[in-house]
Order: sequence, then C-alpha cells, then structure tokens
Amino acid sequence: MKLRSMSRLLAAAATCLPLMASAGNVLLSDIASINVSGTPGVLRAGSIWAPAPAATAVGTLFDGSFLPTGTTWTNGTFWWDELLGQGNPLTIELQLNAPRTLERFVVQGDDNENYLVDWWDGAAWQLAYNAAAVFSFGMETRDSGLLPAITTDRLRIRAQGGDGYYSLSEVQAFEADRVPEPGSLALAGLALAALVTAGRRRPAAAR
Ligand SMILES: [Ca+2]
Ligand SMILES: [Ca+2]
Repeated sequence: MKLRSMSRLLAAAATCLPLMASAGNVLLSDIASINVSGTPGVLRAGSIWAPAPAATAVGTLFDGSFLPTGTTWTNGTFWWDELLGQGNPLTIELQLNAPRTLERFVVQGDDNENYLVDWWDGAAWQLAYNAAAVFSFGMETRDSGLLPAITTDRLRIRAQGGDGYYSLSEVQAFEADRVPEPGSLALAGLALAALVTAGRRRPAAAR
C-alpha cells in the first residue's frame, strides 16, 4: 500500500511538471528572422564609457540565458548608444515562424531606462509591455506577469528615456497556454498535499 501511495504521488507530481516548468518561451525556438535597425556597439564621441567591450551578437538576447544582476551595461550584452552621432534609435524586429498567442514578457536590460516590447496587430505596432526603469545598477530583469493575451507573428524591441546608454541581455515571450497560472499551481499543490496526508493516515494494519 505504501508503495502504491508513493507511485500515485509521483504520478501526480509528474502531471504537475509541465505546469511548473518555465517552458513556453517562444523566442527560444520560433524566431524566423531578426532585423536590427541602428548601430550597436559604438559610443558617442568623448563617452565616459570608452573603451567598451564589443556588443554581443543580437542572437544572445534570445538564447534563454541571463547575466548576473548588476552586470555592467556593456559587459557581455547587446548594447548601443542612442545618442551616437545625430541619433541612433535602434530597434530589433523579430519575425516569428507562425502567429503566437502571448501573455507574458521577461526583459533583462540596463536598469535606468524603459525597454519596450511592441507587437504587430496587422496594421500597426502596439505596445505589449513596458519594462520600466528600476534605477539600480547595470543589468536588471523585469517580468510583466500575466497580461491580456495578444496574438502576433511580429515583435519589436526598443528603448526609451534614461541616459541613452542602452543594453539588453535577454528577452522572452511566453505563450498563453503554458504560463503557470497561480490557480492551477494552487490546485496542484492541494492535490499533492491531500495525497501525502492520505498516505500518512493509512492505518498501521494496512501497511
Ligand atoms: Ca541571453
Ligand atoms: Ca543606461
């Protein structure tokens, strides 16, 4: 009986795993093409940040890997200087393989400006998420939490405000049906707790 309880518990836990896993970041596998408009990795004349390390490849924004919080904005990031020359409003546009329904975004970028994720509604760009400035130091991760779902096959990322020294290290977009919802997790937890309690309450004779 004890063994059966354990196997039921393991089976229940296994069914909960897909809910709890951080799967569903469509940008890990569903990007058809990336188009960068603007110049990364070049500083304005006389910048206090010179000399700076080279900017990483734009693909590092979508590899699922974050930098340690507080990493200096040019260190291992895809960075750009918005105030380079006559202005350098860099944007990163993503074409997805197919339309996806998205409801959560995670952005790791420099702390002191807003990073905006836009989505294409078929006629115009619309704001999906503003990863607002947090004013600490260096790389900071912002998580939108659950948002009203949008469906699109095109996303655009840009920065706004702050000091014009912009950088990103990770951008993630989560599909609606795979984000663990607090309600689902609570139910899964209750089911597990009930199973554990049931196992413990079995009379000694049945063991
Ligand atoms: Ca990354
Ligand atoms: Ca900055």
